Amino acid sequence: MEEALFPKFGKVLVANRGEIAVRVIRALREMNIRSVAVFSDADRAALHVRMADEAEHIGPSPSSESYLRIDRLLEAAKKHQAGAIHPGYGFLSENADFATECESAGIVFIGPSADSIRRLGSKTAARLVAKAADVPVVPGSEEPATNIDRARKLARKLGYPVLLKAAAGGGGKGMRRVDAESDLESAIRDASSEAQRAFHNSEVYIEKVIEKPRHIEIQIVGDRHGNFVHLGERECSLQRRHQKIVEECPSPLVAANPEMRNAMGEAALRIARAVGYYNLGTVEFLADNQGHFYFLEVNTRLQVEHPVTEFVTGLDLVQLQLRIAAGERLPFTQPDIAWRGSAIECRICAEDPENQFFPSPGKILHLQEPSGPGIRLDSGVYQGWTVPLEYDPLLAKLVAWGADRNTAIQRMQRALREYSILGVENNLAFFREILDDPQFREGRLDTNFVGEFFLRRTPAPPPSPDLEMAVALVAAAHCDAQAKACATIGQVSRVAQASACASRWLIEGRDGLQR
Ligand code: MV4
Repeated sequence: MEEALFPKFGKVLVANRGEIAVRVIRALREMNIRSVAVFSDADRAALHVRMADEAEHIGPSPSSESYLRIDRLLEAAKKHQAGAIHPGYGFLSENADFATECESAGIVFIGPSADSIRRLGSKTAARLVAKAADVPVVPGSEEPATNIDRARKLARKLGYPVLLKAAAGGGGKGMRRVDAESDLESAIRDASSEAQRAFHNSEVYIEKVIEKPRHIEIQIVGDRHGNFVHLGERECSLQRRHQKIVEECPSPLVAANPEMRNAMGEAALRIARAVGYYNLGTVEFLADNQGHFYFLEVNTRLQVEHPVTEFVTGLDLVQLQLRIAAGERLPFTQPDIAWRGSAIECRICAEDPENQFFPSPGKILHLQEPSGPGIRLDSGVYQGWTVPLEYDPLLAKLVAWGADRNTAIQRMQRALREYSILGVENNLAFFREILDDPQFREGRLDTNFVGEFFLRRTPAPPPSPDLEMAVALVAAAHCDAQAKACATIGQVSRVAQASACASRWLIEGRDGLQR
């Protein structure tokens, strides 16, 4: 029946890995569309490969030789006769050339047009679009800060501190705060060369600093017939080094100022209309406590945190993406959208919060996954699999829904306690602490929260040497039964193997990883 309704793509290639590849494969299966996974050397036995209908090897472990290779992805798509490619997030998802090359090869890119990606990819161009659409932007200028006299004049007018941002940047890369005029000239020089190295574009521009802002983003969706709807906000203020840690809907700020949802939603849609946007997108804003909000940037992809919006709206955003890409109209209008209850997501990673969140790849010796009322786990791993060191350390996303924020948090806490991962360091215990924090419970969130949390928290006592030895022995034995026995000792996942890998992580660094 579904086949008759949705015959457009016989097969879809998923140009990604991990939990998001699994998420897309699940949507495809529900729609009776065959899935084609791709994998690198390190991912031969990965969960997404096991779950797909077909799979194709695309190269060695480094993503530059596999998941980022447009030629190999298109070759795989042709070989498997895929009519469309879903890029997931990260990797090639916001690469306009990839979108163009897909279309030239007669393969549908499941995302916005290459033109939209290009126009919104430049932060200064996007600022101009926002301004023209009457959307508030942070005070500043789009002109490149190359002329030092003009830069000085502008910064003086805005008032220090100011922020230098790379025009081609995004996600916090290449940002520099300047507190005084005496630092401006050298800061511009440093920021420009950093931007040149990172983005092959040295252009930087100036904004006034918004102190302790909230990061609130609006999910938008458009079809190829000019219809647009916003799906509300996600509060993403809990970040560390521009990596989100917790996301939720409603935003506690929006819950306290309900008119903000529609105001920000309408502003986001004015930007979407201005560029003829279609498929899913996210418009990011900074917000202060007075209810002011300022446009930041647009993400032209499916986002990691999309399940939060799925929980409260009851929609399947990946299915929606597929239908829009196939030319279907949005099956709803703005008044049809309702937000029910409260959802919260924790990004479960193989990393060590007690050691600057250092990635901790290695074999998952034991895995006990949570479930039950209001719980959704989007995982990309299984017991016995080895988490590779080459990619982002995200293992899974744990999402909780409840009738209100407190219920959602209680469910999350319960699920975090059910969850057990042994063999790799992980941030489960860290989330238990964050969710118990009084300031978090009160919803007083801003982008400094995680840093301040670390300053006020009393660090967990280090595990006793005996316990560490016991766990290391179990790890060395690589025996599931023993690992299970050790799980009863407590939530200790420190193993010899993990620390042995740390040096390689140190050498290779985390930069250039997926997100
Ligand atoms: C800002 C800002 C304060 N003032 N712009 C960081 C990521 C990039 N998308 C923009 N970012 C910021 N831009 C002005 N004018 C503070 C940040 C920022 C931030 C924003 C969202 C979430 C977390 C953040 C952490 C540090 C800084």
